[in-house]
Parts: sequence; C-alpha cells; structure tokens
Amino acid sequence: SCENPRSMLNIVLFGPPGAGKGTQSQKLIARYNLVHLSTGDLLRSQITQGTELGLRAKKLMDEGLLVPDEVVIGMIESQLANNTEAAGFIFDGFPRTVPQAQSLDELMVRYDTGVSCMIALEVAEEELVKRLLERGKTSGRPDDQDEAKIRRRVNVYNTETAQVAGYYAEQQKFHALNGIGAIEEIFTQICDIIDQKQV
Ligand code: B4P
Repeated sequence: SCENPRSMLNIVLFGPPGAGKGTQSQKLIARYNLVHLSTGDLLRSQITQGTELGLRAKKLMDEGLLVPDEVVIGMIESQLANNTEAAGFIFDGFPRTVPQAQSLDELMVRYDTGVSCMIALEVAEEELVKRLLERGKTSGRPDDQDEAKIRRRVNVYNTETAQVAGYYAEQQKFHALNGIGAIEEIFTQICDIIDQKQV
C-alpha cells in the first residue's frame, strides 16, 4: 500500500529507457508537490560540472551501461539529506538494480518513511527505439544517438533492471500499466493508482 510512518508519498517510477519516466515525472511533481530525483539527471549534471564522478560516469553512460551502485546510491543519499522537509519523492530511473532497491529501503528507514509504491510503464522495444532515436535528434545525448547503443540499454534493462519489479511485487507495491498511448491518458492512469492507494 502507499502508507508509511510519516505518510510521505514516495513513488518509484519504473520502466525501460524511453518508457516515459522523465516525461511523467514532470507532471507528477506538479500535481503532488513532490521532489523529483532522477539519477540520470543527477549524473548528467555531474558531467556538465566536469567532476571526477561525472568523468567516470560519462564513459559508462555513453556506452549504455549502468554506473556502479555505490555511485548512484551516494547521490541519492545526499539528495535525501538535502530535502528533509519534502512531502515525498519521485524516484525516476532509480533503483535500477536489486542492491540499489535494498539501499533505498535502508535509507528510507533512516528518515522514518518508506517506498509507497512502484509504478512500471510497459513499452515494447521497437517503440522505445523509435522514441529515443527521435529524442536523439535534439537531446544531444550520446546514448540516444545510435540504434545499437539504444538496444544495448534495453538489453541492460532486461538483464539487470527488470528484476527490481519482483523486489517490489514481493512487498505488494508493484503496479504496471501500458506506457503506449497519449501522455495525458497515461498520466491519468498513474494518478488513479496513486489516489486509490493514498490514505
Ligand atoms: P536515464 O536518464 O534514466 O535515461 P532514460 O531511461 O533513457 O530516460 P527516460 O526513460 O526518463 O526518458 P523518457 O521515457 O521520459 O538514464 C541514462 C543513463 O544513466 C543510463 O543508461 C545509465 O547509464 C545511467 N543511470 C541512470 N540511473 C542509473 C542508476 N540508478 N544506476 C546505474 N546507472 C544509472 O523519454 C523518452 C522519449 O519518449 C522522450 O523523447 C519523450 O518525449 C518520449 N515519450 C514519453 N512518453 C511518450 C508517449 N506516451 N508517447 C510517445 N512518446 C513519448
């Protein structure tokens, strides 16, 4: 359920690359007054700032590979510490591995709260490739530029990330919906899941 000790709304938005996580996060933070934590955005910000962390992350991201767990967990840990007054969080693109999910649970306990629910956007590979190639025309993101890299990211999702869904299913926190369709319709369905669950 979406209940937790401090009645914060902490949503994990899940799905393969290009499923619409970033797109839906923007709408959700406005509706529910949540803090958006996108590990992809946080990593790209490190790259732009030219930090040591960013330099190491860039090599992996450009190849469509995951950044090491301890790096992303450390970033999330400091973001949580910087936002202790938040009404809740949208975790976008995190957790991407089971160890990341376990660490998130441990961090949430420290703040006397927990993950409310995971919402997974399901989109078939051909549609993901189409969307990301389209975004690549204007995003300037090296990982959106060629089809082989995009397919590798989808493959990494299928082999390393998909099992995170099972982690939340075991806790009865898993909700899936079809991520193909109009952005506004998908948003409505996500809100329905959240509103049904909220106390
Ligand atoms: P991310 O930044 O998370 O990249 P993403 O999954 O491609 O983005 P997203 O899924 O949010 O894009 P959206 O669907 O909104 O990660 C990039 C890299 O960072 C990873 O490959 C990895 O190297 C590293 N990384 C990040 N987090 C990590 C972690 N936790 N652990 C390890 N490594 C990590 O948008 C896609 C496109 O689809 C947009 O152009 C959008 O306009 C379009 N779109 C959205 N909804 C649509 C709809 N309904 N219909 C049609 N088009 C739609």
